[in-house]
Amino acid sequence: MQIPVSHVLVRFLEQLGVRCIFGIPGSHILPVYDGLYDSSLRSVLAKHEQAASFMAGGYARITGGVGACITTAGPGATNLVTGIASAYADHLPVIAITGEAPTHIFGKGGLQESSGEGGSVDQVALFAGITRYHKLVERTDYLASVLNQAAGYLLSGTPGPVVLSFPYNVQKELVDETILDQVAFGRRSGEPAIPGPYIDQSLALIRAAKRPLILAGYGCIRGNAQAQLHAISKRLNIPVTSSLKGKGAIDERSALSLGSLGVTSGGYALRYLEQKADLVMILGAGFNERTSYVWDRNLLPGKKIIQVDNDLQQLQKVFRADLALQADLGAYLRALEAAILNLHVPAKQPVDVAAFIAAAQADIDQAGERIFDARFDHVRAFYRWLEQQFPDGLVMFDDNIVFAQNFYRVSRQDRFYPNTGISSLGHAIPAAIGAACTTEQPLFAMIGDGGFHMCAMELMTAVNYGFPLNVVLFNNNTMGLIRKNQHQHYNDRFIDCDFKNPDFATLAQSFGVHHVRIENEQDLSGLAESVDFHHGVNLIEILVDQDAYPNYSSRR
Ligand SMILES: Cc1ncc(C[n+]2csc(CCOP(=O)(O)OP(=O)(O)O)c2C)c(N)n1
Ligand SMILES: [Mg+2]
Repeated sequence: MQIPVSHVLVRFLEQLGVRCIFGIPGSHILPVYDGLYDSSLRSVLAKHEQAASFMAGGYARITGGVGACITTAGPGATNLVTGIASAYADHLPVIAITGEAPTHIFGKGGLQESSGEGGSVDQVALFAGITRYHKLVERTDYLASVLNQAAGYLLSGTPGPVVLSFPYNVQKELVDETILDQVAFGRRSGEPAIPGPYIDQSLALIRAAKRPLILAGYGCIRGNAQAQLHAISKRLNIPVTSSLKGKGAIDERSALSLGSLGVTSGGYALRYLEQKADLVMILGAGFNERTSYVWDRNLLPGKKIIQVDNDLQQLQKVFRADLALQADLGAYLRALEAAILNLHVPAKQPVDVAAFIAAAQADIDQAGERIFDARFDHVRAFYRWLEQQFPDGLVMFDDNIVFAQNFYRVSRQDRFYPNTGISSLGHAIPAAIGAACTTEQPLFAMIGDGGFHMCAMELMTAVNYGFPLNVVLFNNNTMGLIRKNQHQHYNDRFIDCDFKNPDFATLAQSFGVHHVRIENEQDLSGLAESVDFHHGVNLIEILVDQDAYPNYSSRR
């Protein structure tokens, strides 16, 4: 049977496992929307295409599968750029389907034309640097090949975004419905075996070390290796720190967790690394600017290093490793754990991590290096309150980062998604909405007031669809990070950081959103009764002193 390309695309998404698609329609993409009408896909109307692309990213994160967004040609597509770039930086399998002017008017100045012909916007060029694969599909004779390649990039072990643009007339063309038989959807094959010598070399380095340290990155979570990480750490007495994205790779409330490592962290893991560790196992962590203390040259010399990552580009990017292995972290850690058990690899001396942290804290206090003074106590208390209220299974999308990194200990069943990628403001709310479409777990979006202003209308998206969502808004009437930098490095010459906020209680009321304000620790009592965190949309506004700066330097 012959069916329109627009319907093939919808079936393609269904077969990729996509259940929700986020976007905004326009004339140039209406055939695909029409295909969505009676499909199994749930379409969610966003307020802005950037948010739709962040939603697709949030959906991809929480499901571990493909996230999808859909827009019209021209401005619909160009509005996607930041979200697609963010997915690119975070290796997220996000597909964007966009419309395009019909091919017979290419080059003639069609409305919203972005074919690149006749001086029009060149959408293909625009997305070239931020996608794994992108195509303006002008004919159908190679459609199967395009979709097959797209599926390959989306379903691979190191995925990234795909943008496919379809001229209006191509969407309406008829093709044989069996065309999707040519697409390989089942690419997630069995777990690759880790060659024995790599495990032998790993064990030799581990055996030779007195005080190994594991630095766990997001690769451990993506590789579904938390249980193995925990088992190895516990069995051999190896403390674990994590990158920001790796928070939760090991239960941060467990005895061998040193918390996360990095410029904006409390500094315990840094001290352990500097003072104790003789072997560092960097497992699925990029060792980027933040984690590496701006590539501090004194951090790793003299220590042995094992680095395992499924992304070849991460290996030995900024340091030399004694063992560098490209592998899925799940496969590696399962093989390593089995070998440790089989060979009865002896444990290291037990490490009293709690005592180490207490001593490090005293040291930090004496050096005057505490990041947060008492003006942040209510913020700290809020995160501890969250831990108690939701001991397991909380999902947090976080644009603020410094608070959660220091105050919130992620458990293994929690999901913590910091806004890494390209660190765009205005991400947490739409990304959480993307997750809300598919999870029933309690969901939180943490965001500053500057970021909130970039995506606030998406609260109405959550309201429209009845998605339960808790937005925690840090109100300091300023772009706090910018203000901090202007304080630290520009002699308090504050420019374009402060602003007035609306009355958020009134704003929330007009949106049909429940609002509470937290000014101090006392306001936390009764919070559990006054807010239903599992239903509806809640705006939890936390007041933060405009002149209170977290005491770390990003050296910019
Ligand atoms: C899209 C975008 N524009 C600009 C920046 C630069 N930037 C980083 S943090 C920040 C201020 C954030 O202010 P706010 O959201 O209020 O958080 P606060 O630091 O006050 O907690 C800015 C402007 C960015 N990260 N993303
Ligand atoms: Mg702010």
